[in-house]
Amino acid sequence: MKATKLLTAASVGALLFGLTGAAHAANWRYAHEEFEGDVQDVFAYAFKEHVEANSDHSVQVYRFGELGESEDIMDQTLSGILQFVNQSPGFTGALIPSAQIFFIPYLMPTDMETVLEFFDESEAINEMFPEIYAEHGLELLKMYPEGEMVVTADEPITEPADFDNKKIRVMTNPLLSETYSSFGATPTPLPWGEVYGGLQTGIIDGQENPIFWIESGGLYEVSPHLTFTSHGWFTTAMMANKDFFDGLSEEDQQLVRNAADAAYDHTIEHIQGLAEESLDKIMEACDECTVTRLNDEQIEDFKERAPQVEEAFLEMTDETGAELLDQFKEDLEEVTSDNG
Ligand code: 6CS
Repeated sequence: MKATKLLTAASVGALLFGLTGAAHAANWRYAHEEFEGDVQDVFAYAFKEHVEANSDHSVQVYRFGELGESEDIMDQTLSGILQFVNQSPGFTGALIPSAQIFFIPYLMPTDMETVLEFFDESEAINEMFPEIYAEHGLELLKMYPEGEMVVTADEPITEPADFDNKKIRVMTNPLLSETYSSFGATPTPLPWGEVYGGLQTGIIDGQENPIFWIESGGLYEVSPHLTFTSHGWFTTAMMANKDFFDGLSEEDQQLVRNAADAAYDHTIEHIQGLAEESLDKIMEACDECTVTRLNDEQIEDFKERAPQVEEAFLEMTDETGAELLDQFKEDLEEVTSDNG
């Protein structure tokens, strides 16, 4: 009898402990748009590591394709199936028009040090964007750059005329289409999953992406002529479903913010030198690949088309876009004068 009582007390204790544990230890689902070892994956795993080392929670990471395309993982986050998502403004721009600011060509500098300082210090990035995303049910935790955009095509591109009759794949936001129209190309918006096959079959003639992705996705195999146009950076954003985030305890909110900070620091270290390493790998693997770096005069021919894209950005966004653009320019001015 005594033994049974003891056992019962122990079982109830264990059950209570288990229940309490279960109530506190959550398994958070986090999806991103890339493959194993790519920049968004490096960020996601650093986030997971921090959360798991500093709490009883666990984070399950889903990579590209496991839950669908970029648009699908955003839908799943907005509906609360996923707690966290990493989606680049290339796709978010279709939902949040101001996020398209990153596609105004030649707005961002090319020098990495300046770009990194901008992301660290910019009021537009760190204060205005979180408010804008919040209006769409998203708690923006970090925006970060992945690498400079490089165009790949079936021929080297040295001037806007080279884009004549070229179908260039763009991510699915309307402003990026304006950018490539202004450059003289025929923009073709496609989700990521259709890009390699599209290049291989000639449905599209080129695309743009950072070098690490051109290497890791094997894009150079089907689009071998690389042109450094200096027109922008591939930027991305990591966020949470806002209702989920708001419902967390203060302690867990802080944990999530700290994990995002740690992941950001780790990822920024990771991307330094990554483009150069990836370009070396491409040139080693590919005999037919060429690299063209536009000179200042050639850049000018593309750059002079930027004002019409800026105009289109202002038309697509309300006054939020205009305020954001002013702040963006002010923030850029500050970091370029620091580094200039
Ligand atoms: O071009 C794209 O669609 C993809 N590019 C990168 C660098 N990351 C994910 C994105 O889907």
